[in-house]
This record gives sequence, structure tokens and C-alpha cells, in this order.
Amino acid sequence: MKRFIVVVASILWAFPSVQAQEFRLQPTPQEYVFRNDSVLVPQYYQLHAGSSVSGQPVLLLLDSLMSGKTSKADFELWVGTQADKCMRKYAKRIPNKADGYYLQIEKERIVIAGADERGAYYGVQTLAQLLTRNKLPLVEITDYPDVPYRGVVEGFYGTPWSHEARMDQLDFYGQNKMNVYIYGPKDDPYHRTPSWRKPYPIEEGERIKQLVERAKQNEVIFYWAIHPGGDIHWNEEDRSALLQKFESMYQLGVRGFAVFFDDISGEGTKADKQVELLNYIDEYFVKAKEDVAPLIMCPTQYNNEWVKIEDGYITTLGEKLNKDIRVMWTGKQVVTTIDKPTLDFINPLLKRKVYLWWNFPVSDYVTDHLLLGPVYGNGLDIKDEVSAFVSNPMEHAEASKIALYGVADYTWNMESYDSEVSWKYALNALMPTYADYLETFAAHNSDPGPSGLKFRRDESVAIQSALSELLKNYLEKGEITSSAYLQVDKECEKIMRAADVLLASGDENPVLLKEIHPWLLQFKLVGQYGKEVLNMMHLLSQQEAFAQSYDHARALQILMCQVDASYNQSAVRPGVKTGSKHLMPALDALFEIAATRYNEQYGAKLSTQVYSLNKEKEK
Ligand code: LTM
Repeated sequence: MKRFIVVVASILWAFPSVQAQEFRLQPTPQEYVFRNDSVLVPQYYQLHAGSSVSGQPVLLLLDSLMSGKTSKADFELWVGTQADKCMRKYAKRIPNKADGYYLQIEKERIVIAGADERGAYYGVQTLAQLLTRNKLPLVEITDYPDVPYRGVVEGFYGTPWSHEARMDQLDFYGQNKMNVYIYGPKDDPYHRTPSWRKPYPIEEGERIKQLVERAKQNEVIFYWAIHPGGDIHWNEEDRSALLQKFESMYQLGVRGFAVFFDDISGEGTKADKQVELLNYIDEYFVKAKEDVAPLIMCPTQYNNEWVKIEDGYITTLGEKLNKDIRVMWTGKQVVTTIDKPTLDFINPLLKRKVYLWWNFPVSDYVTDHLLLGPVYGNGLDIKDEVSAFVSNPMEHAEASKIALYGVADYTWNMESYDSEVSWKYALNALMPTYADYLETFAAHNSDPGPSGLKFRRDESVAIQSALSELLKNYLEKGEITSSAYLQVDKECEKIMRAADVLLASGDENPVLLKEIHPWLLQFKLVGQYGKEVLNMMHLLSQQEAFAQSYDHARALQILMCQVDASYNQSAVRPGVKTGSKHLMPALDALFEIAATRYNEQYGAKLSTQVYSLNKEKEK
């Protein structure tokens, strides 16, 4: 139970500039009390920093946030960890949890006391959020994460993130209190077959150095993963090739290592050989170095459904892998939400708490879709069953932040996690000015569509029942239900408006805009199409007007096919799908019914089938 949670009536008072959205701390702190008072952000302050944080990111961040440091100021800022003498007074208030911190803001002082150095850093990150307001609220926060390691595994197939995207992501992780980034893009040849044995060319090595440095500044552990299983020979030559590669990464500054054996067949899948290699790396590299984080591995059987107890793969890992080696796990299936029974099954077999590799919002198996919906469906009772929780994102780095924001919130404080609330704040964080428009877009771009992996998400939630009511009554009774009709009509207008506003949003978030551009073009057409299909329904008694409406709807179908055939073409699943779970199927069905009725009524021969490029090619 939380010790105290009093808030929040006063928060709006404390932040009079808040209009669109109430102020909220991200991720949601464990315990906080806002007093009904505030203090102006001090122009000058006297800094008292404990020696445990000197020269650390915590002070760099503080410096970047608050100018006016002077020994003469009355306002004091105390920062340190429980290892510092100057923090003794607060010892009882510092949570006894890794990455935890205590933050107190009073009229004449701020105190940031970390359980450890990263905790102090997170205290400063919380202060950074409070500093975005005109005045600082008087507050006391006791905070720590539920899951010890939280973050991202760049582990997808497709175009790896750019260097700039990765640098920016690392800042995002720091701001959202995520402490792990695992580098393992499947299509980096130096990570996987064929070139895992080779060192990076000098320029690429330099970029990795920069990533490591940026990770450090953000208190993120940078892991570099190797994926040798596709062509590894279980001999000394390959073992030393792998160790040499790790050594070359160590020389670049990397202090976290992982070995992935997912998605392979043949020789590389042998459990006893994997164990032998991993234990060797653990003993003669990871532990011998003394400054390297615990080794992580991804097994070949990496989800409950694939476990074959009888072949001994999982039990061999469980029994023979050194205890310190972390084992990744994707859940019940490859792409799925995570529940406690899944973990109750696998943890005893592996004899450790799994290092969760969550395949969301990754879209490499459905590249024609964007996965921009809320993070929901994971158990709120699993914090004690996982050693870490990392999310595998989309190749669209900026768009992935919508989900990553939710993952950061969920893994920090499960009990308080509210997926809808978190999602809305995520949208606001990405596009403060146009958050409502982005929400309209994201609400219709959440579901991956049908795939072999059978993972589905809610989509178009607000309009779902109106769509089915409209369709059912039109199909079965030939009736237009006016409330549902108006709701769908309004939504289509919202869609067109959102698409235009976002397409013209310029400087608001150009990186995001570039990533989602093809889907925005398609989205606008969907809105226009919806409007025209609704017109068709309404105009059935007016032959000429109906025919014009029909022509336009048909033209929009052709334009949508053209967008689908022109953008995102190199992908596994080429094309651009939007609103594909509920909206488009309902609109297409309404189109077909309206056209059929028209033909019956006027003895016409309009095509009643939705235009499709494939059907045209077949002709
Ligand atoms: O999930 C794992 C462990 N491996 C791969 C990922 O690289 C891939 O991104 C996801 C989603 O397609 N599926 C996998 O099997």
C-alpha cells in the first residue's frame, strides 16, 4: 500500500497556465503530497552537492535546468545520495530501493536525496518536470520503480534506427526514467550473420562510442547484443571471434553485453552448447572485467508456446546457465500481453525471473500498419515476477515513443497505471499543440491487422458501436439510424481535419510527421471516403446526386489504392493501412449496400464492389 497520496485539487491552482491538460508527473510517482502552496523558481540558489554525485550526470542535468548558482543565495538546493553525510538528515525518508529518491520542495530549499546515484538523477528529472511550470509547488515525493530494469530492446527486423534517432531516444529514456537500451537490430550485419565476427568500421564504431556516452548522461545502461546463432561453429575459433568482438565493443565503451539466439535453426540451437559459451563469456569476460553489467541472453525457445519440456532445452538453460545470466522471454507467445500465469510457468523452469522482451509496439510483421494505441493488457501484478521489462519498438523511432511512454509509466508504478490516461499524456508529450488531432489519428491506427502472430489491439473505440449499429440497420432494415449516422459523419470530419492539421503541422514534431506521412495521406482519404459513403446512403432517392457521390467515393477508393501501392514499398508487408480494423470494413460494406440498392432501384449497373488494384490487374 502507498503510505500517502494526497493531491491534487491544488495542482491546477498551483499551475494557472495549465489549460488543455492537467499537469502530471511521468512516470507516476509512488507517493506524493502536494501542499497547497508554491514558490517562485529561484533566480539564484546555493548548491550543496554530496560527493557521491560530483562529476555525475545528476549535476550536469541540474546545471542545464537551473542557472543562477551562487554561494550567496538564500535559497538552497541539496542533492546527493544516502552515501553522503549531508543527506543523513533525510536517511529515513529515502526509499530503500534501487533508483529511488526523495524530493522535497519548500519555500527556502529543495532537497533531492537518492537511494543511489541514478535515484538522485531521477529526482532531478522529476524536478525538471516541475520546472516547466511558472511556479514550483511545495511537494514531498518518495519514489522508486516497480521493475528494476526498464527500457527498450531495438530488436526488430527492417531498417535499423538512425544514429540521430538513437541519440534522441536515449534522452527520452532518461526523461522517462528508463534505464536500459539494448542494441540488437536484426538488420545490422555486424550484430548478426554474416558479419557478427567482424569489428565495426571506424566511423560506425565512433557512433557507438557516442551512443554509449549519451546513454551514460541519461543513466541508461547501454547493452550491445550479438546474434551469432545463424552460422556459429561450436569451436574455439568462433568462441574467440565472439570474445574479440565483445572486446572491441568494450574498447568503444560498452559495458553491457547480450547474446541472442532467437529465430534460428540447426546447430546454433543446441542448449548445452549455448550454455557452455554463455557461461564462458560470463566467467572470462563479464566477471573478469569487473565493470560490466550482468550478461543477458535471448533463448531459441523464448515463449511458453514454444517450450518443449521433453527436448530438455529450457531445463538445460534453467539448470546449467550461471545464475547471474539474465534470460529474455516474450511471454505466452511471440507477440502477446504478459500475465502472471505465464511467468509462474516459466520462472521455475529457468530458475530465475525472466527478463521480459515485450514485442510491442514492434510492427516488423505488419509493416503496413502503425501501432499507436495505448499500452494495455499486461498484468498489474507482475512486478515481482520479472527482473526487467524491455519493449521492442517499431522502426519508426519517434512514433514508438507513444508506446514507450506508456511502458515507462507501467513498469515504474503498476498499481497506479491507467493506460488511457498515460496514452493521452504520451500524445501530448509528442505534440503538445496538436495532441487532440494526434489522438484522432492514433485512435484509428492501433491494430496490427490479421497476421500469423494473431496479436490484435483495440481500434476506433469511440466509433465502433455507431459503426455497427449503422451497418446492421442499413443492411437488415434499409434504415439509416440518425444518431449513429451523425456520429460517424462527425468522426469522418474529425479525421479529415486531423489529417490536414497534422500534415501542415510543420515544426511541431517534424520527425514524427515524416514517419507517419504516408498514413496521414491515407487517413485523409479515409475521412473523405467516409463522408461520401454517408452521402450515398442519404441520396438514394436522388438519382443524379447519388451518381456523383458514387463517382467520388469510387475515385477515393482508387486514390487509397494508389497511396497503398506507392508508399512503404520495400517493406515485408508493403502498403499503407489505416482504420483497417473497424472503420474501413464498415465504410466499404455501406458502400456496397448503397450501390446495390441504387442498382435495384434504378435498374443501373454500377459496380458494387470496392475498387482493388489486384482485382483490376486480374481483369
Ligand atoms: O521476439 C523475438 C525474441 N525475436 C523476434 C523479433 O526480432 C521480432 O521483432 C519480433 C516481432 O516480429 N518477433 C521475433 O520473433
